Amino acid sequence: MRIFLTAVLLFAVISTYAQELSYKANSNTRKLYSFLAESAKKGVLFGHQDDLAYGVGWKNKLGNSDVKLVTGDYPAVFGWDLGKIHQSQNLDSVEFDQIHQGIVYAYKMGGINTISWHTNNPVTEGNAWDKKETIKHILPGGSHHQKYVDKLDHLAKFIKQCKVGFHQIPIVFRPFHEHNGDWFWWGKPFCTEQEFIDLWRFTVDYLRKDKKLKNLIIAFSPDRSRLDLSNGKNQYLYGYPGDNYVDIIGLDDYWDVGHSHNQTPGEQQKLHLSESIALISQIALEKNKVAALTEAGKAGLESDNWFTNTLLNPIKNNGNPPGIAWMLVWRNANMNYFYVPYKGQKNEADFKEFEADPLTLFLGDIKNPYKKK
Ligand code: BMA
Repeated sequence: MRIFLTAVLLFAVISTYAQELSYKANSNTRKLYSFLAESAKKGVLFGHQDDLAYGVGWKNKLGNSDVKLVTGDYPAVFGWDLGKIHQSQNLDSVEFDQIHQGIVYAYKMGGINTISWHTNNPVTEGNAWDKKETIKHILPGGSHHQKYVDKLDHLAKFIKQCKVGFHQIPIVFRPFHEHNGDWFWWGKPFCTEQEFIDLWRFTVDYLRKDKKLKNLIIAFSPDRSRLDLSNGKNQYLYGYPGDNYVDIIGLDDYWDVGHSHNQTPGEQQKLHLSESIALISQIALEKNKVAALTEAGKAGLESDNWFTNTLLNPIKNNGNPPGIAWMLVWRNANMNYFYVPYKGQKNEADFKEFEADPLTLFLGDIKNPYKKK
């Protein structure tokens, strides 16, 4: 009896504190979310955008990966983008069929898939950087609402097809990222805060309720360059659509890791990166959600030890895990534009050291999140 009571009590305590998704997702997706919450207590998963789609000097070779070619292991998190979903290739000329295959491949290996959406402007049909007052025209009742819904239909169809057998593949969906910046049509100068929130809620409701997607984990990710850290929490929450519409407390931070417009000395930038990480992990803790560095990186890497010195050291928190589930760096397009070293590039040794660090979790360091415990 006593054992039974202890077990009940333990269960009650654990379920009170365990992070839960903002809606009733399918069991695979819930498993992934718990996995991410647990994993953040141990280390930081490493992610790479378009890792399986192409790298420096190769394309269309499923299974290939610049991260693996250099370190011997795959990243644990695989980033994709569904911009131009109404066409056959995405905005970076990757066939959607290939993206689909990559998502399945990553899932089967026990990797985590996350999708961003550099979607075209539904009013002008220009790209994501075509900045005009758009949001008010695409909300329900707006002149271009149906155009936006058409895009969502394409997106939902693609995500629905991401499955293996009867199992929908969990997807961390990260729409309207960097919304506090002024470079995308959904950016701060081009709408009111309420319009942004309305668009976010409409989007998430449409996908979860109308399209019945039960495999989404929703990520919110403002850009660090537009956050004043002295008023960090307030600034972070600009445009926050509410706890029922967000699962991941994300941040895109290119700013503190050597952004060319940042005049702050390097050592100071490192402190700012630590502060930014502490900020999101604290907000996630308060909200009982999961934090992540949803984008970071330095194109071309420049310094010899960017990975260990510029990125990892500031994330290390006196030997304690920093409380973020993952960090994802951007894509390897070519020799002039890459975020992880390719074979033969001078940062190889540094990246290997980064991979070998106990804090960084690559695919070989984790258990399959979708398997039964
Ligand atoms: C940007 C750049 C662009 C790319 C976009 C979406 O940061 O890498 O070249 O089109 O992301 O991937």
